[in-house]
Amino acid sequence: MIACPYCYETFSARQIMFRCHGRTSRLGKQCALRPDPVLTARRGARGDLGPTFRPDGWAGGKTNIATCPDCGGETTYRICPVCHSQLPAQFGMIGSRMIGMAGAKDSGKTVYMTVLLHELRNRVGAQYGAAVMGADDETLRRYTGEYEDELYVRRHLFRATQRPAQRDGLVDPLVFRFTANPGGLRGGRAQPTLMSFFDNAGEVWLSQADTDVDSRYLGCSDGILLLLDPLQMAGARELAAPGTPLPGAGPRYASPEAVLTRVTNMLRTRNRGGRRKIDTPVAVVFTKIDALWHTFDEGSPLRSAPRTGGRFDTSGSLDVHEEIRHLLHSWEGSQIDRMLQADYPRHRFFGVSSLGRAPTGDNEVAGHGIQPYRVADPVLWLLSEFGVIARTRQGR
Ligand SMILES: Nc1nc2c(ncn2[C@@H]2O[C@H](COP(=O)(O)OP(=O)(O)OP(=O)(O)O)[C@@H](O)[C@H]2O)c(=O)[nH]1
Ligand SMILES: [Mg+2]
Ligand SMILES: [Zn+2]
Ligand SMILES: [Zn+2]
Repeated sequence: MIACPYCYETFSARQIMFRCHGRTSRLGKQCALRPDPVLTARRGARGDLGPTFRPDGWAGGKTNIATCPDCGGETTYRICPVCHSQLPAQFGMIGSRMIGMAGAKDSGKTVYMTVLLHELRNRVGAQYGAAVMGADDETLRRYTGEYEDELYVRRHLFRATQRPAQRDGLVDPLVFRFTANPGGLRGGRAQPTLMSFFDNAGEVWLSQADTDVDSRYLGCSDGILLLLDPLQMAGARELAAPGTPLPGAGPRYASPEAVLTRVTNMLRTRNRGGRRKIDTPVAVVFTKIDALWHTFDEGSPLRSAPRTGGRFDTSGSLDVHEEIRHLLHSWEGSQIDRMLQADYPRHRFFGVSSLGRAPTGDNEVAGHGIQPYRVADPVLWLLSEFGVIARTRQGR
């Protein structure tokens, strides 16, 4: 079974469907273009499109090309049988990994995703000899127009992400193609991997019912980025550097423990047996570390830059993991550690700062611009868990 990077529903390769190009065929026929009600219901209006069809036999998964039964024209548009989104080139033939993000309102999800992808496409990508490209035109247009330019050019932070009203609460994910450098790969071949990022509205974590519906994509994610804001934890909040804008608190905000509890309940319910541990790797990412730097010891791994050598640095990452476990006591979050130990055999702590410093009082990027700290570590760890990038052995 494979999962659609847009709707996260699963199906087998032979169920993949096609959409007619809608151009005049060799037979001189042309299919009419009209809105696709399935696509509209799932992802909102997408304009006029050619008709969809199932190819003969079970060619769907095996071929990139099919003949439209109505006009006889050949088409290369492969679509998801559930949501009718056009699938990225090579989908089903290359690895595809869904990375779902979860985190309370204001925890920094949208800023993190924007900076992470910028880093992967630039500095970190260069270190790993990796290329990261939008897997479809819409991803690239949306990422650049709505996210990257907003933060890097206009220097504005984001308004709270909204839940889409009609479409079953599912936001459109951004889908990227990650191609690691051949030398850094286990098999030695540059196999691209599709990465699908879901940035949901944090308010869904306020109730278990909303979580179950709006975050069901986490159930079919191959890896989870769980963003926790230390400034939403009582112990750390009072340590924050003076002048740091503090996230909201109160009933409109779910505490990090509450978010983790709801994610766990949702994943356990999907885990049929219910009692088994959750085997999805979970990167537990503490955001806005810049607000707490002044409280860390001189030699803290959270003050040093990650080692880069084209491989994921296992020891350095474990040092950060232990440091955060330690810090959780003073942040009044040791329960988080216990909850993870109980249910998630594959979890790892990370500390990041997307901006590198607090934003200004009116929530704009401050003077020196964006200086991210360790933002790529969590995703590089997930990619190393998937076997997409190599990692150093423990103890170096
Ligand atoms: N100090 C500091 N503050 C940050 C950082 N990243 C985000 N923030 C602050 O956190 C606020 C919320 O960030 P968002 O990324 O919009 O939060 P979100 O999790 O997407 O929130 P919702 O969309 O409402 O769920 C920002 O407006 C900033 O004020 C960071 O790296 N350091
Ligand atoms: Mg957001
Ligand atoms: Zn046709
Ligand atoms: Zn789909």
